[in-house]
Amino acid sequence: MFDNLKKKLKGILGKAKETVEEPKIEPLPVEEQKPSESLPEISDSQEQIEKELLAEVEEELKKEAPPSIIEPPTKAEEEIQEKVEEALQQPVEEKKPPVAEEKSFADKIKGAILDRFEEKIEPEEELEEEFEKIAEQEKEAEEVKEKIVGKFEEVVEEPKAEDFKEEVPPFNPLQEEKFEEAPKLEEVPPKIDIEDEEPIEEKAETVSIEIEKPAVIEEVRKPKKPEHRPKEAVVHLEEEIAEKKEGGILKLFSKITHKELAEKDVAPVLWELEIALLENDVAKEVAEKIIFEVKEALLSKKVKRGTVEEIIKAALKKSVTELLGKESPDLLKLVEKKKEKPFVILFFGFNGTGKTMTIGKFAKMLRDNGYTVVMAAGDTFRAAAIEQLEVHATNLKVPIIKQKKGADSAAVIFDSIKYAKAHNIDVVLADTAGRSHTNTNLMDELRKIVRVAKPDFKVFVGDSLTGNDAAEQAKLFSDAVGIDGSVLTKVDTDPKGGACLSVAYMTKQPILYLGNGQKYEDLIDFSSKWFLDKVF
Ligand SMILES: Nc1nc2c(ncn2[C@@H]2O[C@H](COP(=O)(O)OP(=O)(O)OP(=O)(O)O)[C@@H](O)[C@H]2O)c(=O)[nH]1
Ligand SMILES: [Mg+2]
Repeated sequence: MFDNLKKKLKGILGKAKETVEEPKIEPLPVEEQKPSESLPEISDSQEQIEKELLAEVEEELKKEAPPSIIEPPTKAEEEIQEKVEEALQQPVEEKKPPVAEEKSFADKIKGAILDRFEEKIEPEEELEEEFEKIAEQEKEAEEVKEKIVGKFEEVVEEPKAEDFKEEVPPFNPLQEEKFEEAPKLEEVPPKIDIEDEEPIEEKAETVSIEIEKPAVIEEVRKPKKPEHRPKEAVVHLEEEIAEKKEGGILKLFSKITHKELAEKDVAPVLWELEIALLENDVAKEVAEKIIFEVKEALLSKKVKRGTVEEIIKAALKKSVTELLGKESPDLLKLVEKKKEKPFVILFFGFNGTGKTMTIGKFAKMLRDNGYTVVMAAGDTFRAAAIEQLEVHATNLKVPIIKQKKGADSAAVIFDSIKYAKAHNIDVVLADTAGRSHTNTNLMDELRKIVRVAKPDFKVFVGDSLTGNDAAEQAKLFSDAVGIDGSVLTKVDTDPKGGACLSVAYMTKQPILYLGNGQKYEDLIDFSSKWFLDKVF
C-alpha cells in the first residue's frame, strides 16, 4: 500500500540534498571580502608572524657564526691571506687528505702557516727553481681553483631564497671579504717573509687544506632551515584571526551553513517531485498545488545547509495535510450525537468500486462498537445486487430491508428508515446501484434518494486503483448530490496511493476510511497523520 509513492518520495528526498544544495563551502562573494572584514587583515597577521620567525632565524644565524667572520681584516691578516692565496695557486696532484677535519677553517689555515714557520728554510736558489716550477704549473693550478670555485657556487646556492625570506640576503662565500675574514689575527705570527715559504710539496698540502674551505664556511654560515613553522605560531595566528575577525567569521559561517536558494536550484527536485506525484495518481491540479507550496517553502527563506531534505519533507507534509482538509469526523460520535434515530448513511459511486462490500465492513464496525444497524438493499438495478447484500447481512447477522429488482430505490431506503425507527435501530446502511455521470436516469434517481431519505451522511465510495478517475468521479457525485466523506477501497492492491489526495482535494471533504481487503475487518480509519506516517 502506497509503496510506489513512498519509494519515489524517499528517493527524491534523498537526492534533494545533492541536487538542491551546492558544495558545502562556497567562496565568499567578491563584495564581501572587505578589507575590514577578512582577508587583507589576515595577511597582515601572517606577515607579522613570518617577520618574527625570520628575525628568530637571523638571530640563530648570528649565534652560530663565529665572531671572527664578521671582523674587518687588519693589515696583518691581509698579509697572511696573500700567503694563503699564493699557496692556493700551487698544484694539487700531491695534495693530501685534510689534516684534521674537525678543526675550523680558520684553525686549519693558521695551523698550516705555523707549520711552515717551523720547517727548515731552503737556500734562495733552490727556492727560485721551485718558483719556476710553480709558474709552469700555474695554469693547471688555475684550473683546479676554478673547479673549487664551481663547487663553492653549488654548495652556496643550495639554500633556497624562501629559507631566508627577503630580508636575509643570500650568503655568498665567494666574496673576497669573506675569505679575508677567516683567519684570526692574534694567533698568527706578525711577520712572514717570502723566505719563510715552504717547499712545493708542503705548499701542495696547503692547497689541500684550502679545498676544505667551502665546506667549513658553508657549515658555519648556512642558516638552519626552519623545517616547520613553529606550532605556537600557527596556533597564535589562528587565535588572532578568530579574535579579530569574529564578525567576518560569523558571516562566513552563516554563508557556509545557510543558502538562499534560487528557482534554478530547486527546479530539478521540484520537477522530479511533480512527476512522482503524477505517476502515483495524484491529480495534476493537486500535484501543482503541492509543488507550488514546496517551492514557496524552499525559496521563502535562507535554507540551512543539510536541511533541504527536511524542508521539502516538512513542506510536503504541510501541503498534504491541507489537501486532505478537515480531519475525518468520528462517525461513531456523529451517530451518538444524533438525537432522533436512525442515523442514515448513503453509499454511492461508480460500478464495482466496493459499495456493497464496504456496507458489510461498516455494519461490522458499528456492531462491534455497540450500535445496531439495518441494511437497505437500494441497488434495485443490477441483477444479484440484492442477494449480494443479503449474504453480508446474513454473515453479520444484521437485518436487511429489500424489495424486488427494479423497485424504486428511494422507496426501499425510506422503508428501511421506518424499520429502524420502529425497531430503535441506530444506523441505516443504504446501498445503491453503481452509476456514472453519463447515466442521467441513475443520477436523477440518486438525487431523488437523497431528497426522500435525507441521509445524515453521504459517502462516496471510490476505487483507489482507478487513480485520477476516482477523483473525477468524486467531483461529479459531489456536484450532483454532495459528499460528506469518502471511502477509498482496494488500497491493499494499490501501490500508488495518490488517489487519496486527489479525492479529498476534489471533494473538499475528508477521507473517512480505506478498504484494504475483502474481509469485514479490512477497514482503516483514515487520518492525515496515518497517511503521512505511511508515505514518509
Ligand atoms: N482487495 C479488495 N477488494 C475489495 C475491496 N472492497 C471491495 N472489494 C472487492 O471488489 C469487488 C466489488 O465489490 P462490490 O462491493 O460488489 O462493489 P460495488 O460497488 O457494490 O459494485 P456494484 O454494485 O456492481 O456497483 C468485490 O469482489 C469485492 O470483494 C477492498 O478493499 N480490497
Ligand atoms: Mg454493489
